[in-house]
Amino acid sequence: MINISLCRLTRTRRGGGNFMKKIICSNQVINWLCSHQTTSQTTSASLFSILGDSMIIRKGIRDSSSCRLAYAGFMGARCYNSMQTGEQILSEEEEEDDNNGDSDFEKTKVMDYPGGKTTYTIEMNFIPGSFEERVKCYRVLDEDGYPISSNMLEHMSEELALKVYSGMVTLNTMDKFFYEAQRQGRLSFYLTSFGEEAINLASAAALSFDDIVLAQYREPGVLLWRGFTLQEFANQCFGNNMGHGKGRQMPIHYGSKNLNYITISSPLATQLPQAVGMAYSLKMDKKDSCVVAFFGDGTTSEGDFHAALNFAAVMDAPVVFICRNNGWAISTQVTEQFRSDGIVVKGQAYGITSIRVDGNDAFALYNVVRRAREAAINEQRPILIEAMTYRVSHHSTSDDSTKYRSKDEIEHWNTVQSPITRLRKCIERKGWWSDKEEFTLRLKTKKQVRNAIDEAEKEEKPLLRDLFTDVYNELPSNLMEQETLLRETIQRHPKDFPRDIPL
Ligand SMILES: Cc1ncc(C[n+]2csc(CCOP(=O)(O)OP(=O)(O)O)c2C)c(N)n1
Ligand SMILES: [Mg+2]
Repeated sequence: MINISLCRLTRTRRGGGNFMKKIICSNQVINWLCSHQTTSQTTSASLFSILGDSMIIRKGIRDSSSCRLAYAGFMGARCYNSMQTGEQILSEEEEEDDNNGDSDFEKTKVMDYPGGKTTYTIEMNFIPGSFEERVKCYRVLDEDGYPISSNMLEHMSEELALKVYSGMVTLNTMDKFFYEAQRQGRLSFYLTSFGEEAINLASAAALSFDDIVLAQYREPGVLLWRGFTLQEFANQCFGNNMGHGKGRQMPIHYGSKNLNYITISSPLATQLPQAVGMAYSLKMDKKDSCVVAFFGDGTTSEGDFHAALNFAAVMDAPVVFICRNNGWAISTQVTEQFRSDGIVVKGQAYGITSIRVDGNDAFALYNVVRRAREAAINEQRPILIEAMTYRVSHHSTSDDSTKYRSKDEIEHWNTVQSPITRLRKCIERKGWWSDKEEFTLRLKTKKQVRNAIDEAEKEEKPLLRDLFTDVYNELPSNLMEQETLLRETIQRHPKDFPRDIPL
């Protein structure tokens, strides 16, 4: 028999107006009730029905199963972990009872829907599409390169910080010279990473070389960090015989099997579902590494982005998504791209742990990517990082961004907010770097880049035949036909064909 003195009773009125007894009691009593619920011999005080954690007791019903059937749909009782909590809530509810009368039970109703328990409410509250305060942005350095808190720099050693800084300067120098080479007509196309050097190098530094990178196109610094040489960059851009793509890819579509960097492809967001698939394969093989997928803010408007996030979440794939939110997708501003608070909330919407970080702060990026990588591998789940930054460059050499944004805005991000300047100020203050070392690094890098461009330009172009090779072991008949047709066309119209391609 249940000792009803262990329980407290309160009134709850059904929609129809008849009163129910709601009992708030300890777990001990709940257990007792559960163990007796299928018998028709019930307590002297009441019969009861239980659904999940919820319990209801009603006086005067003789059959517990019919009670369960009849009242499961509107059961409003709850189980509390302690009598103390129960009593506290009870007294609050009693007060409310006086004010609200028959609406009380609806407020406390819980239903165990597929996917999880849901509490009912009589409040018609629409979830706002955005909150007044945006999701905060993690940073370590302020704009002047001072650490905001003294212990925040600890993760990056002097050696690592200098390597990251040198990499950022090298990327910046490579971009300047390659961009100029395109303007001079020596390259067909180029795209720079100005303003996004920290995202490139600091993220790369936080990863292991076993982690597989699927980048968009504005992340060559990750490849640079892993050892892709300036000569290899130049060879690819010039599409020469030494370039890994043998001229069959657009410039800047780098890739390296050895360095675990999947070749860039032009259609936006295709790398994202691929990244999830690869991450899932790492999971199946129980590998101690993860996949890292980079992409821009504009790319999140592609369906592939959403499919990738959802797949990653439900498959618990060890993938780190790094979104470079640089404010622009060619000439489309983020305010025209989406209404949400950036990308970070989209991760949360798909059930993915997410963070927003200052993308121009190398120290902050390093800390965040390192932690994200550890979580992805140790906990076997995806993580999303939104790195806030600004695309200082034109979108590419096919774009003139002064047509749709002010020069002052660009200048502000190129100077005051520069990730290179911020890191340099910090390492100089720490005594790790000097003007002299800066001068030497810049001079050396310029020479190396100039030399790489000159060498790549001198190199032979790939044979015409190479246009058809490297896909099939033996050339299929349709490709043979295409090759024959191409050669005939060149013979008929030699002037329309570039002279430097060996036939
Ligand atoms: C599926 C697809 N749609 C459109 C394009 C054309 N396009 C190339 S880059 C780009 C902008 C991408 O912006 P974002 O993802 O923000 O990267 P960002 O260039 O800013 O680094 C667009 C629209 C494309 N390459 N693929
Ligand atoms: Mg963008």
